[in-house]
Amino acid sequence: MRLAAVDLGASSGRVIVGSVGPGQLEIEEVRRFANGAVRIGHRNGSTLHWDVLGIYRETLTGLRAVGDLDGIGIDSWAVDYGLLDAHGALLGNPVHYRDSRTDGVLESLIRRVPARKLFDITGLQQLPFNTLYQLISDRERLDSAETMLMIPDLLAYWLTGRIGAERTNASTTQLYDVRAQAWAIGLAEQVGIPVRLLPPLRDPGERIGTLLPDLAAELGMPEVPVVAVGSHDTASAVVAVPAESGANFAYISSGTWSLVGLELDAPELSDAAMAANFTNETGVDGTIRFLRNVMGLWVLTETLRTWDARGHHVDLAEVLTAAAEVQPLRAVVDIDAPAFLPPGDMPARIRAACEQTGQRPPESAAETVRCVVDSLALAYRRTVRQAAELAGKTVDIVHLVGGGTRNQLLCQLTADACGVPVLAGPVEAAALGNVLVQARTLGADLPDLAAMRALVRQTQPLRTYQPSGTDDWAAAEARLAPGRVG
Ligand code: ADP
Ligand code: LRH
Repeated sequence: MRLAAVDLGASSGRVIVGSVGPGQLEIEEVRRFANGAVRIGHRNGSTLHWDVLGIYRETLTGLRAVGDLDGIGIDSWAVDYGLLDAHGALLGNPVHYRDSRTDGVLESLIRRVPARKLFDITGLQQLPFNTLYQLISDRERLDSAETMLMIPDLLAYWLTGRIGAERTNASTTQLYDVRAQAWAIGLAEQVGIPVRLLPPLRDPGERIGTLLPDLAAELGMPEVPVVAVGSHDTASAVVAVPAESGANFAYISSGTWSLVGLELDAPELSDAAMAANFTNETGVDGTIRFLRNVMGLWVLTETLRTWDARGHHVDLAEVLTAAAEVQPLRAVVDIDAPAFLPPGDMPARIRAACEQTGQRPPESAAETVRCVVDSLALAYRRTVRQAAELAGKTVDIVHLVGGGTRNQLLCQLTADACGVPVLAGPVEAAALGNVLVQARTLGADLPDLAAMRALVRQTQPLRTYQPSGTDDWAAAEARLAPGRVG
């Protein structure tokens, strides 16, 4: 069967066609388009938006180009949403999670609702842009809204006319009860979020509907089924982690963000997990993604963008080759520091962070990039270890998936830092996970995650990186110890 995966990352969106049969899983990229923040000025300053109509248009252009299809699935980055009015019309343009409208909202909410209670109900990490905090900062618009739809659910609504909230993405809102597996109605009421905004939940694997007749005609295709997949891109990416059954594995979904953690059967809601700011997101087939958001390749992309804006273009592949020759671990930063979250001058922020910890800041482009990649690998090491310790598990192998697998320096340093082999690939894990869940719904013999992962292992190019055990990662970590000032 031929299935279209619409996979919307924070850096790029893609429409990928997957062909699935017994022992067969092939993907072909039909369309890729840039995605990112659009800043719009207004009387009170400015707001970072997504170009959601552009994303929809590109999705349709991709679908038009695919030819015969048996199904469509949509996944995207988490936490962001569109609001619909009582007629189903979009109210305003969705806001980007990196917008500053949520500054201080978390801090003021936890004075009313204890952070422990929030974690106990939702199992979610505290990130300033969780949907809950965005909705609170959006309060004025909520009165005119009837429904909140997460980005993939919004696109699915435009394709099918059906309203619903797919569970894996709903679980990233901080309004979802991780144990009851239902909207956290009591919490919504307590914080003043109108409960009518929260649509009925749907499971990954459910059929959402079929393409609206007019749209199908416009696209020149039949009324193809649209299937709910793990609509959170990280949920879909973890479906396609090519782990062996029974293996003790950690995963790193490495793209704009790096999502680093373990797959568990039940949420881990201990005080220690909360203190380490781990999250328990809902995965496909009732699994839990116990992970932490590491700031990710965003810092590298934004570094290159800063240089570009100054008229100094640096090619990613060339600078990574040069960075591989730079002295390892000469300077490292805490890549998860809040300073690296908003768009802006990353090289300056990196220099400041090095100075604050008494390290000589990187000077050349290659040194700066090496500092970012070393710091990412160091954060991977810290997070894999913490995850294993918090969940009482052993990690024998790290699976690295997503665009970051194209960065060979990062893959090797991850193996070195974590001290276990890294199996890198597939690159398009989220699209593959999307295709696999659709395939099962539409009749493929893929009964469980183990079968899906076995098919990925058999069919996708993967590369192993062995740890070299040469560099001193513990000493580098010590340089970042709290309170250490140069
Ligand atoms: P997202 O899904 O968040 O948009 P991706 O999984 O597509 O992100 O990963 C994008 C990242 O992959 C880029 O930021 C870049 O750092 C990395 N990447 C992509 N291609 C290459 C390449 N040829 N060499 C090194 N890194 C690459
Ligand atoms: C990765 C991702 C991640 C979320 C972030 C907002 O694309 O979905 O899992 O935390 O975007």
